[in-house]
Amino acid sequence: MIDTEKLLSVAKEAALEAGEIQLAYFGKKKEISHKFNQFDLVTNADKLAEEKILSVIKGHFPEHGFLGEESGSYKSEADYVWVIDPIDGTTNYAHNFPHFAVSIGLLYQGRIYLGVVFDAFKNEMFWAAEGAGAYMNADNISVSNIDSLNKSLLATGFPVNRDGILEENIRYFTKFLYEAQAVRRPGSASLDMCYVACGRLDGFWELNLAPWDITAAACIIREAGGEVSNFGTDNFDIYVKNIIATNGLLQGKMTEIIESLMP
Ligand code: 2AM
Ligand code: CA
Repeated sequence: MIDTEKLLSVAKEAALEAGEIQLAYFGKKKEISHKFNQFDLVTNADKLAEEKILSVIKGHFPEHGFLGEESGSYKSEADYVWVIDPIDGTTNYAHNFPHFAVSIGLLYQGRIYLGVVFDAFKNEMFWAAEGAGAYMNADNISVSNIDSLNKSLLATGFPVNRDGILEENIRYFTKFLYEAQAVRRPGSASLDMCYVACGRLDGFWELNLAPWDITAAACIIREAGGEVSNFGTDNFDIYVKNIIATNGLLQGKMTEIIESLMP
């Protein structure tokens, strides 16, 4: 029997603790290092926040597995696997641009079961569990009812590894600039997807994402009445790097445009 309430309360506790670490270092000088190229940043706060999340969850659920951006995979065969990004939007964070989040998703036997995305700066906790609805703090949230692109506010993000993918996304970006009311690129995939879930945005697409960027928010969007899929298919797999996430009403139209421009 899955104890959804306990899982959610532990996920929220871990997100709150990680958020405290983010805020403790926010606006201060950080140790910034690079991962695979000069655009792929990691700060000391990313590492400390992930360690904190792992220790909170392991304290309650020692048998669970993890997939974390900073620490990799652990017990990946477990029934429950937590998919964690301690700071989603690290480039924003490193520049003191206040749009970043903690993202904590949970897979149960490979299925997306629960998600918590916490914006500590704005004190907005987005959360959902399969069949339980989607929430921001104590309020139920749902996607917008915008059904035409020319009335929509869309968002995307641009990848840090730029070879080819940057040009591909510029093509989509240019097309949606013409088709939508406006397009934003806020810089935190999980938070941008939660903005779709609560109706602040109507659609989102991005290439080259990782499971920790999208697992939690995919659960939240689905529970808020929206849809997520990968390019060129109706399916959604967290290990496929691209994503289209919308209020549902724009899923078909955005998919059609992206498919018509895919390489
Ligand atoms: P991050 O801040 O955790 O790295 C920006 O458009 C989005 O892309 C952010 O959600 C960012 O997450 C993500 N991102 C940046 N570099 C990435 C990488 N190398 N792999 C996967 N996602 C990445
Ligand atoms: Ca990150």
